[in-house]
Amino acid sequence: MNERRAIPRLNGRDPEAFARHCLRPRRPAILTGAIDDWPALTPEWLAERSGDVRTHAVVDLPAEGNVYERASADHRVESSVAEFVEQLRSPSRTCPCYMVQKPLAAFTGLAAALDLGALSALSGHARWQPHVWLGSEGTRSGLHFDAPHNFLAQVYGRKRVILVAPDRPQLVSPFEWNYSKSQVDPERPALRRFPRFASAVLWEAVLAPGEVLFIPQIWWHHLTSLDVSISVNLWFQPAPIHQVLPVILQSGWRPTLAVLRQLVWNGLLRQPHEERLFGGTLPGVALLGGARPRSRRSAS
Ligand SMILES: O=C(O)CCC(=O)C(=O)O
Repeated sequence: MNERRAIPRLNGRDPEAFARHCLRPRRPAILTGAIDDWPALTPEWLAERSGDVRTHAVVDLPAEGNVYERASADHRVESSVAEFVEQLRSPSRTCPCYMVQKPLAAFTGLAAALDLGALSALSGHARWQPHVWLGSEGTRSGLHFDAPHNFLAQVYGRKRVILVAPDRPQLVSPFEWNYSKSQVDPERPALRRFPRFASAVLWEAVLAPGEVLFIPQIWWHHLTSLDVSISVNLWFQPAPIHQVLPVILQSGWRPTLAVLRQLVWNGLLRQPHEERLFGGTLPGVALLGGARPRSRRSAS
């Protein structure tokens, strides 16, 4: 059975405490009070001001199973923000839907409405490129890590959070095609298939509106929305390569070889590949500076 720990809560207006308890030791926390000045955003607030903005979303999301095993093309649709909010609120909708990681600048009036001063004071970082995550209840991100630190500000609705420390990546069985995505669904782990996961310590919390989750560099995270939800996230300070490299190497020789293969085959030779749901840029291609790979998918 997994050991479970509660993610501690910390005053989000105290940079010194944040540096001591979170930033320097790279420990997660839920920060309170940091976004108290933000307006009470709702999906309707976004739809009223940015209803005509056209974007992509994913729909008919599975309630179970590993999201990364799905093909992105089977779920991806183009829609306006107004159409998406209508779908989000529709009583006839049966599956989760998600507008994932949209640049905040695309939403009219949003950048001016959100005071990022307290988060800048905590992080020592001032130039942000925030993203908006707007979805129904039941969205699941998949267990993965990102190289930068992350503030995930919960604006509307609640999300259940599971975090796993980065020191033993083999416990979460990373996929061969991407060392930063886990094959394990931490909410329903298939322990016969992934027995090592039973040794992972799970850091847990329910993130409420007005709270900010600090996810340190390279920490595995899995988010499930419990309600219709809006989050705004801000990445900063990517982990240097000497911290990421051990994670890649400990993931096993297959994910490591896959990075090299992707670098040459998909990156340099621009060969197409199957795009996975929430799969993002292939790590080997990302090494070339985030150039967008060609992919086998129905929409861009
Ligand atoms: O909230 C989610 O669904 C995922 C957020 C996430 O993965 C991130 O902010 O890095």
